Amino acid sequence: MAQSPVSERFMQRCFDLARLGAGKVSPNPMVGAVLEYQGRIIGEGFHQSYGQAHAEVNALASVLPADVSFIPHSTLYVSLEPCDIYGNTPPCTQLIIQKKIPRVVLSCFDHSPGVDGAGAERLRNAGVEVIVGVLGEEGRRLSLPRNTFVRRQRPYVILKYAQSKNGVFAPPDNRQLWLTNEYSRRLTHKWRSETDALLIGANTALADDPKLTNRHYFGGSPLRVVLDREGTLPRALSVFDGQSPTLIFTEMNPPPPAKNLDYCPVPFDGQLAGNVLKELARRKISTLMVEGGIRTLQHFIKAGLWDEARVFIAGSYVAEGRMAPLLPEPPLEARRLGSDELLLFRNSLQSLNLH
Ligand code: AOF
Ligand code: ZN
Repeated sequence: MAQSPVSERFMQRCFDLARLGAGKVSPNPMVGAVLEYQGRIIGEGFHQSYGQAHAEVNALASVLPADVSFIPHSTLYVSLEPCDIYGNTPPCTQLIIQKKIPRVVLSCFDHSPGVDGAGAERLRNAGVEVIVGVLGEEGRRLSLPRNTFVRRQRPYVILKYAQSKNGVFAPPDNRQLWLTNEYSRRLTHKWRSETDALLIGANTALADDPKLTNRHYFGGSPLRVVLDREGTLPRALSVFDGQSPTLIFTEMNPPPPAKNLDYCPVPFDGQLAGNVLKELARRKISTLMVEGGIRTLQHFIKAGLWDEARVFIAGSYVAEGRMAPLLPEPPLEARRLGSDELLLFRNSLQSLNLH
C-alpha cells in the first residue's frame, strides 16, 4: 500500500505517545497505539510501565462509550508489531481479534522470541488486514534498544562524551575539565532518566568523582556501573555513597555486597566489554550509557560494541590535552545547543539485521 501522509501522521502520534514511557518500561520497548475511525482518533494509549498494560490495551480502554460501536470499523496504528505471547500480560493479537478490528498498521517488527513476525501472521490468519512499514525507519530506531537486547543479548549501548572545539577530551594531567553548557548538562540528565545503567572507568571515577545520578531532570536515576580492575577505588568517592545502586566490575576477589553496592568479578582482558554487557543483560539492563573516560570508550569502540554515540562539541578551545576518541563513521545529525553542538552517530554494523 502507498504510505499516505495521513497514515504517517497517525504513526507519528504513536511514536510521540510511545516516548512518554521512556525510562519506565525497560527492558520492554516503548510502544504507542492510536485507534482511528474515519480520520478521527477515538482511542490512544502507550505502554506506561514495565509489567503493566500494553499500548493497544490502553488505546482500546480509552475509547469513549459513544465510540465503542466504531471499533470494528477502525484502523489500529501501533509503533511496533503487536505481541503474540503470554508474558506479564496476555497477547495483544488476541485482543485485536476479539474486538474485531479489521485493519492494523504497524511501523516495524518486534524481534522478541515468540513474536518476530508471528504477531502479524496471527492477525492475517484471522482475516485482519496488516500493513507493515509506515515510518519504518523511525519506528525501527524507536524499537532498536528492545530489538538489540533480545537479538544480541546485550544492552543497547550509547557512548556519550564531550570534547573541546579542537577535539581535546581531557587535560594532560587528567584533571576534571568541564567543557559544555547548561543545556547540554540538562539534556545529559534527561538521558540518564531514560537509561537503565551508566558506565565509567576507574580513572574517571577518580578524576571527576561523578555522582552519576539524575539530578537535573524528572524521573529516576540509572544503575551506576564502574570498572575497577584493581579494586582500589577509595570508598569516599560518590559512587560508593549508597544513594543509588552501584555495581563494580573488578578482577579482584570482590568484598561482600553492601547497601546499594554490588560487585561482579570479571577478567579485564580483550573480552571485557562483551563480558560486562553479558552480565548487565543478565541483570535485565537493556540500555547502557558509557560516559568515559577515553580508555573505556575506546575499549567499547574497538570491540564494535556500541550502537549510538552522542558527542558534545563545546564552543571553546583547549590548548593541550588528550584527544577524544575517534568514531569509525561520520555523524548522521548535528544539533545546536547554544554554544555547544551535539553530534549523533550510529554504528551501522550493529543495526544490520535488526530491521
Ligand atoms: C505490544 N505492545 O505496548 C508492548 C509490547 O511481558 P509482557 O506481557 O509485557 O510482554 C512482552 C512482549 O510484549 C515482548 O514481545 C515485548 O517486546 C512486547 N511489548 N508489545 O504489543 C506494547 N510494550
Ligand atoms: Zn502486547
